[in-house]
Amino acid sequence: MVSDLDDDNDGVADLNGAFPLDSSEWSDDNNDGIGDNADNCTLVANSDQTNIDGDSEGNECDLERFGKVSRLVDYPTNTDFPNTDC
Ligand SMILES: [Ca+2]
Ligand SMILES: [Ca+2]
Ligand SMILES: [Ca+2]
Ligand SMILES: [Ca+2]
Repeated sequence: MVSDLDDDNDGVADLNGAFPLDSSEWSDDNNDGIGDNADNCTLVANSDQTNIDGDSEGNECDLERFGKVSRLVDYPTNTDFPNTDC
């Protein structure tokens, strides 16, 4: 009966896990269908997982980072970045 409560044996009960049949995933904070462990941007829902620059973070998360980095790096197109956020 114990196995019935945790079909994938990841230590998270089926009722509590977002992925009861995937032992590598149990949570999906942004509810985009991609588990937190595989999600390249857990802060923003990005079900397509688009990642143009090929780093570890998806575009949705990169956009926020670019806004901050642009102030430290001398981008030639710096004036194109909005400076209203902080
Ligand atoms: Ca489980
Ligand atoms: Ca699971
Ligand atoms: Ca997700
Ligand atoms: Ca990226």
